[in-house]
Amino acid sequence: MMTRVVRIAAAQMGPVNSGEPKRVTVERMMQLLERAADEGCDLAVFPELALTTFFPRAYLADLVEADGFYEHAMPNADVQPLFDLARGRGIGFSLGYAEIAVENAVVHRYNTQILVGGDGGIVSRYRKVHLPGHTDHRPADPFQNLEKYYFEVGNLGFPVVDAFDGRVGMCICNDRRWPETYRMMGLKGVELIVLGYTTPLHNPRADQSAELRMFQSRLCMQAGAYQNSTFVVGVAKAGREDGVDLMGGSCIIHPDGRVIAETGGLGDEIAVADCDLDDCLNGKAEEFNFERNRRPELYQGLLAPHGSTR
Ligand code: CDT
Repeated sequence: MMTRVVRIAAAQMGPVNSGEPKRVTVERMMQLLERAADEGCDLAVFPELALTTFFPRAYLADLVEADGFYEHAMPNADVQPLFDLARGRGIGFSLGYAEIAVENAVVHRYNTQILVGGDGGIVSRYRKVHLPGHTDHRPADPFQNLEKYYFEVGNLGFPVVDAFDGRVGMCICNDRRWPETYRMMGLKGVELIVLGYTTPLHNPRADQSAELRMFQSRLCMQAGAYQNSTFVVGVAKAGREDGVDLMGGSCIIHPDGRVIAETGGLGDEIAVADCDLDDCLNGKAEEFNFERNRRPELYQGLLAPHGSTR
């Protein structure tokens, strides 16, 4: 019997503190990729903004001062060894990074994730749509999330491509909290969503325990997987990064909503699962048969501009 088993590693990373040379960060990622390849994986998934500290937590008055945090080309000399290793070992990967793109002679900054095939070629690119935080400097907060200042809303939609024997999409961190993210890809037949996240254990603007924050992170990813009958792989940058505690809990979620592999610590670590993409088929044909059971004619309100349609 034919199956479509993809062996996937959630390649969690510990902190990438300011001042860590990119060469060292890339070497850490190469070690994780080697480990995943040794375990027979087809794909390793790295976190959001994997190559740098989560720089949007600090304000720089002149955006150009932050240019060093962005990649101006992908691949580039710093990350080429990772691409070469992937090609040599025949393993794909997904990687989040800050992107500077010059489009029609205008500079744009995006929070980006790419999907790289086992031949070392980029097969898909996603630019984060749901940017959390704020644009203004809030020095009274213990740390900030200035993603709305450092990035533009992604302009590529929610691509789903044929790769790894299935239909593969990506999203990034805060995107995972929005049902629209999953459903946009679900409507394109997605079978595997890979995402990286960088989530503080404490939200300075909400009184929530670390346990509750972890529960919420899992809740939205597990619901997104189940309701769209797709695997979801969520991968953290974890541990204390530049003085801020980031949650771990990287995991691989089955289309039935169960977590089937997870990391246990807050450092560089992989969690591996065999994901049979054929396990997506029953849910798509039965319980979540969109053609038969969705009622888009009653969902017009979803397309109304921001806010309530009351
Ligand atoms: N990176 C990112 O999107 N983080 C947000 C933090 C929100 S709480 C301060 C997240 O949704 O995890």
